[in-house]
Amino acid sequence: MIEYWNPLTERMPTEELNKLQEEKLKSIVRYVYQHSDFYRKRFDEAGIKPDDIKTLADVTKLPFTYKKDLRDTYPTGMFCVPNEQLVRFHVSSGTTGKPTVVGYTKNDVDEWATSLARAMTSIGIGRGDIIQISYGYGLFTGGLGLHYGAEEVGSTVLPTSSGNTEKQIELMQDLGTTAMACTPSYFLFMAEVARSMGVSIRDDTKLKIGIFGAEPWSQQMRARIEETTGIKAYDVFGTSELSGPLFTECTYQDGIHIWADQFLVEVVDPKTGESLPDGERGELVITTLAKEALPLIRYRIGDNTVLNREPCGCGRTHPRIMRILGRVDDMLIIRGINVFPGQIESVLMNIPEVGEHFQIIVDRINELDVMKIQIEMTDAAFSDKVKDIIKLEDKVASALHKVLNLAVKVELVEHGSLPRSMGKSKKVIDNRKL
Ligand code: ADP
Ligand code: K
Ligand code: ZN
Repeated sequence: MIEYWNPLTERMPTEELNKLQEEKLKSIVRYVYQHSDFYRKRFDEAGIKPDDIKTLADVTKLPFTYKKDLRDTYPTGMFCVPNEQLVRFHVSSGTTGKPTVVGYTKNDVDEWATSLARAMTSIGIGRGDIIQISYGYGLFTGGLGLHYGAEEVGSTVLPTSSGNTEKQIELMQDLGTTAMACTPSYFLFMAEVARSMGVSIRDDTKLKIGIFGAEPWSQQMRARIEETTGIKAYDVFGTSELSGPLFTECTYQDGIHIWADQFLVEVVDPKTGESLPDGERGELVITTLAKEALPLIRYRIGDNTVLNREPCGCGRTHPRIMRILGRVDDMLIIRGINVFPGQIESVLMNIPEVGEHFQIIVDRINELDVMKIQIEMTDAAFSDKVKDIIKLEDKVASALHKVLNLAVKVELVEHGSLPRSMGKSKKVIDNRKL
């Protein structure tokens, strides 16, 4: 039986849901125009008045907002409430530059917990589950965000935060953790540490669900994780600007449901800003429909995805975004060919001898882009014979060549020599940018 947290909302007929979005869009546009000098100016410059937004389709008339706007108005210039109405700040990790500050009213924190309560219910987490939250707690939204969602559904939180990995594994065993929330990189590291302690996640723990995100990871990586540890691994998505982690896949594992009563999603051409039809890959744009402190209108998140409004097997009518390939600006251009790190991961994870850790290094040598991929072997495939090493390097290089249409240098490195990550991992070193 499929369970829902808010059954009426989650299964609301599409027409009704669209109507609800339309009403909420109109009111959020009026709200920001009234409460924020930033938005009033932005709308005036675009020649748009709140009354011009009459239907859902009119959303495309609204000007975009960008991470740059949050930086330019640092710290709270885009907020729509006075500071005394805020119950919390978070500060983004600043992966791509100067950090940005986000803020929440009590209502915002409650809506955030509701989004996650729906998401957690959709992957079978509830009362009786013990959820170990190994995302960082603190300024990063991952830890506290999931914490409130997990308490909302009545599960028991083990707030380990990240780090202290051996202790994490002991606690996982002693307290019977059933769900683990962390970055996929940290989970891989954790599994490795567990092995070195003689602990099998599959046989010696009660872990059955992973909530992995905050960074891109591939379908093939999921298959690896599920096969080697016996858990179900679900993708979770969010960004601090939208509150934090908010959305997950459901048990159908075919796209991440975006709660349409809270957020309006579009996918646009990253170059022209034109809306793309459903099913076409482009840049994710989100308008918040329920946030009070920091509503965002047509915010260009920068992530690369595909929108899917087909009905889902789970009965939820809310649209799905397909696995995020990375940020639009993560795309590497190597000798004129577009390459996403996620494509490389997909190829690598299809080769059983290749371990889960890898690094992409790009250089410019004699005016030519050169891409090198460093990989480790799995324990099972381990060999120190030069013949085997060269054979594997060639195998990987030719598999990559087939998919990327690009000659790549592959270098097998010693097991354990590539960096491990407890948070978001850095898989690409682009020396051309230095
Ligand atoms: P920062 O922008 O400083 O990294 P956030 O922690 O808010 O701050 O990061 C949000 C970003 O992380 C997203 O825009 C996206 O690029 C990435 N991200 C989060 N979850 C996922 C996921 N499940 N798959 C791919 N990328 C993700
Ligand atoms: K990031
Ligand atoms: Zn679904």
